[in-house]
Amino acid sequence: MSSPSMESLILQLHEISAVKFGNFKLKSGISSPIYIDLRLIVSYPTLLRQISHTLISSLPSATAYDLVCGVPYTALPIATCISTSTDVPMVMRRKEIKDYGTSKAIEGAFKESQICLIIEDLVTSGASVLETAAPLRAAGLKVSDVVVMIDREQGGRENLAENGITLHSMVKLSEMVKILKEKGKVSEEMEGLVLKFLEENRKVTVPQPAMVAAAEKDKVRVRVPYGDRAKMAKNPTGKRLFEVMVQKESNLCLAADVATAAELLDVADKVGPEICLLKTHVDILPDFTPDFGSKLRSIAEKHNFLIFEDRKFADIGNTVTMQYEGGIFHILDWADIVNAHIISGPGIVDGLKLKGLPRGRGLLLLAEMSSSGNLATGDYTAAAVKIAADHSDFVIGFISVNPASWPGGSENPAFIHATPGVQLVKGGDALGQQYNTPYSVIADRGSDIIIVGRGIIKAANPAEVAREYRLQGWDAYSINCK
Ligand code: S5P
Repeated sequence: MSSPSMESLILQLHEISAVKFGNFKLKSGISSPIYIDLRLIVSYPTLLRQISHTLISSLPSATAYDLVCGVPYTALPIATCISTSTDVPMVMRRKEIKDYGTSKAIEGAFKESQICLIIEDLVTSGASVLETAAPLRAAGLKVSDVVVMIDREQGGRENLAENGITLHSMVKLSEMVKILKEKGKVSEEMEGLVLKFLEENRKVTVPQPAMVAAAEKDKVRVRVPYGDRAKMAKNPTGKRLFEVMVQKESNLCLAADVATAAELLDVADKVGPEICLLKTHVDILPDFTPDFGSKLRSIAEKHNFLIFEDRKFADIGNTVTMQYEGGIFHILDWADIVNAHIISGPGIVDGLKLKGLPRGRGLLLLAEMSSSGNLATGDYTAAAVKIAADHSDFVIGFISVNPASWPGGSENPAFIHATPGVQLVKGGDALGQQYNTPYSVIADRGSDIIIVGRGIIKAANPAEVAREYRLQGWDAYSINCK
């Protein structure tokens, strides 16, 4: 329910043409039936004061903050007005400074660990809020809330939540249009057009630099650096993987699910410099030849990455020894790492270990899966942890999705966690795959390695995009590795 003061604000915004209806071409190129330009409010001081007051009252009373910061430029006067009326000091982000490593990125007096509330006029994807949060966080301030006049309901709330920021809005765009219709300012037909537009443009993705910039200092889970964990790992492949990650500043695994072996070797060579691990599904390659393994190994040596055949063994111990070593693929000869389900019990690990350990190979156990409705949860996950602990000479870690949520499960830092279902924007595919962002996987969910397939291989320039994933994954690791 909207309050009379809220209704009056919205009517005034319409009155001054800060909210217009018609047919407008947006910056993104799409046509919109509504156009909002809140820069105009500086010409109406009474309205500006009312807006500032209503904005602050729309925050839950428990929201704590020591400072306010407006997203440049439109929200700067709003933040100033809030600051002078509430006596909460303000800081300003300099928009021109790209390198927010310098202290000059933020103007004003503040102390590390103070909480800064971000003020914004309009949120679509949340990108501008993230661009402001990043230098604030880099300067040591805590950012967990943003208050916005109008939420366009186009994915901003979700994108910000993914980066540890809660969005509070004075009004949602759909509510605003409803009020204007009720007050006879727009026709029912126009309301329908706006709602349809919103429905069709529900999700505006955040441009990537803003996502990178969203490193958050205050939700830090202190983690043991990969370099120290290399020393704790009992298995030589586990140890080497940690070492490679440190050497290359990469916690990126490429899931090279391409159509042919030729394509796989080509993408391995191109993306090689960015990755610590390359994951294969060798049984999808129609042009597999016996020299595939040695060719891939020489590319792996050239670029210093390990090879992980995602075979997902699931049978009894005796059968998997043969599947691992024999057949036409001879996986044991070329894959540093394989993985196994634990559905058949610990005998599967004994079987694989029999062949793999003498060759110094390592095993990942599937403790969780990324696909919706999967059964690898709860006791099943706990059983994988137990089996790993009993075989820490051969098991190097887990395929996991949210190890931070395991009760004590991710405590042994010698084990590595690799997580599939990663793309730059949260989402899913038509067949049940579920995606989280590199930041949420590494920083929030406590994983170590992001496994990325289609996010890279379907890109026009896989090497360039892989670099982006590597930087995001490494940033997310670095912020809580102190
Ligand atoms: O639970 C899982 C386990 C794995 S290993 N979910 C997964 O998606 N995988 C693998 O990760 C899957 O077989 C595929 O090779 C990759 C994800 O690919 P993407 O294209 O969805 O990124």
